[in-house]
Amino acid sequence: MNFRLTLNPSNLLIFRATVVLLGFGLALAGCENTYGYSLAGSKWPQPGLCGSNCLGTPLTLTYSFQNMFDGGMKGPDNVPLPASLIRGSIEEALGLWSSVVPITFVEVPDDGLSYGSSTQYGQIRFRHIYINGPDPPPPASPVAKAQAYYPSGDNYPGDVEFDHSDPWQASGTLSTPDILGAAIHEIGHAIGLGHSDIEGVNMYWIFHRFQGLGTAQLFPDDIAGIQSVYGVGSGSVVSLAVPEPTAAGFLAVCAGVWLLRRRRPL
Ligand SMILES: [Ca+2]
Ligand SMILES: [Ca+2]
Ligand SMILES: [Zn+2]
Repeated sequence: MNFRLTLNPSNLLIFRATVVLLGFGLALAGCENTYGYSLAGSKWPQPGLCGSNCLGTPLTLTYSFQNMFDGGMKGPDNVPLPASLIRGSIEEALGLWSSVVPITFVEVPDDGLSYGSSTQYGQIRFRHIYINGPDPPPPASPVAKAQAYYPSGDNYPGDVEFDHSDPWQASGTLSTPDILGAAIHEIGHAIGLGHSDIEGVNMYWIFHRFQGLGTAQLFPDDIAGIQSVYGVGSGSVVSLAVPEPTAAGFLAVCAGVWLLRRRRPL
């Protein structure tokens, strides 16, 4: 059978419109967002030449520790976690986010007081509090280990809270997480991310567990999410902690002492 498609001018117009719409639909399908991240809907202002929201422009956020090193964060054995583990975890978490967006986190002193009487604290303030008490033991899912406030405004916004009713440890498990994984997740909220649909990434509602300092990473979904808020770039972490003496520094001191001894008249 010989089939011929004939279109009168008005049908031709509809046909063309259909083809255009079909093409547009296919293009959309081709560009479909395969990420699972969501946004908080608020962000820290990013002022620049373009105005108050210039993606890619460097910005600085201050952070402080309200009570994190007072022994209130404990391990499963009820022994307080070392301050070095707590500080190291939080600074590693800040460092990961600042490696993909142009945010520099600068530590400022914290007077440790509650809002109302406190006069000295950072924009992102870390503390441990009672959130919901101890979560039920496995195999139950975690309920609340930590929480954070989305950006915007002063005081509570941007703050990160860990539940001191739950045990914490360096190498995380589902029931006894690491501060590192929790900090990455909560800082993500504090700078403007919601939860991701993708299991296993840092912004999934059950945050990723890592196995100690130096083992953490951001996943492509976390990076795409935060870069959609602040643009691509990198910042740094400026800590108030006194750096440990390095091996090179120690050797330099030894060499200096040796030289002095050599010069001393016998
Ligand atoms: Ca809890
Ligand atoms: Ca705050
Ligand atoms: Zn969350």
